[in-house]
Amino acid sequence: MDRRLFFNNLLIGVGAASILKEQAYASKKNNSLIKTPISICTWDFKKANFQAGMALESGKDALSSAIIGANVEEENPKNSTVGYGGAPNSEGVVTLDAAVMDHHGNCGSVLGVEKIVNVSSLARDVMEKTPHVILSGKGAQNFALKSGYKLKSLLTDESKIKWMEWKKKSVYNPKTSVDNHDTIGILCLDKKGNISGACSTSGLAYKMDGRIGDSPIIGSGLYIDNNVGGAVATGMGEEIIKIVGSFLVVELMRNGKTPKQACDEAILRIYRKNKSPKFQVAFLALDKIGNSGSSCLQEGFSYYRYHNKINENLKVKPI
Ligand code: SD4
Repeated sequence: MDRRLFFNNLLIGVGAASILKEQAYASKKNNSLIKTPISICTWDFKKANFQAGMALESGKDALSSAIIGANVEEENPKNSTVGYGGAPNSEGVVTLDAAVMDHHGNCGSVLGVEKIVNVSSLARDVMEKTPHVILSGKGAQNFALKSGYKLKSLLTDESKIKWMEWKKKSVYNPKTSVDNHDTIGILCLDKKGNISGACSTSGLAYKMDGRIGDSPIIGSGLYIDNNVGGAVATGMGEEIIKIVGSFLVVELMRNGKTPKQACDEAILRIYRKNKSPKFQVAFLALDKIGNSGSSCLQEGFSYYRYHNKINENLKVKPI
């Protein structure tokens, strides 16, 4: 083996290799429209992203595919930040937030919904079946029941035990740390070249009753402009809302930045406003021709990218 190649192989571990790949996607310039669909999603949701990718391959549109992916995590009891099994608020009640946006610029969201698992589907129903964009709390739940959704307790035994443990001290520290995250934000580019996305979360663990983060706020947790691309966010919602993060990322791409550069700029704005931030924020973006990019504040963030039947995890280096 060539000496340089040998040393490269020695130096580049699996993690570093995937960071390099992430950067390669970020810098890839390609002027031809991607013909094979792409799905990208936050964190290590392999199955969710795969299902979305398969749906795209089978010819499903970008919005339906993104929601198929989000539904996987909403139904996963092991994910403590999304859907069934999500961590409850400080009162022990699980409340969910979700948003969707399609390639026409239509959007829908639900805030603080109890006992409904597939809130990203519900957000789509708000978008398609009501004249409104946002429904919250009891009203959103009533709408879900009228639309055929079933009530289900979202608090699992495991999340109840963890909440009871937290309750003993009740220290209010609503930060996204390494084990207090996992919101799913998913962006899909379908065979027709249209982009749509979905974002779904139970929010910060043990949040104040009534607290809403960025995920269901159009422009903060999710934004799509089919002429440009899309972006999703995860992490400390309050900081994402303050810079209208996902909208910012899409606007930066409109002005010529690559998805990676746009995400870096959004993260830098949060970084500059917070001296040595201790919380996590990550942005993930996809442009109209299939380039993806991401940026984050802290170690530990990665995303999945499905393209050409390959579903790979790309580690993202903090800025
Ligand atoms: C929120 N952004 O409610 C969400 C939390 C999150 O991974 O992303 N967790 O602020």
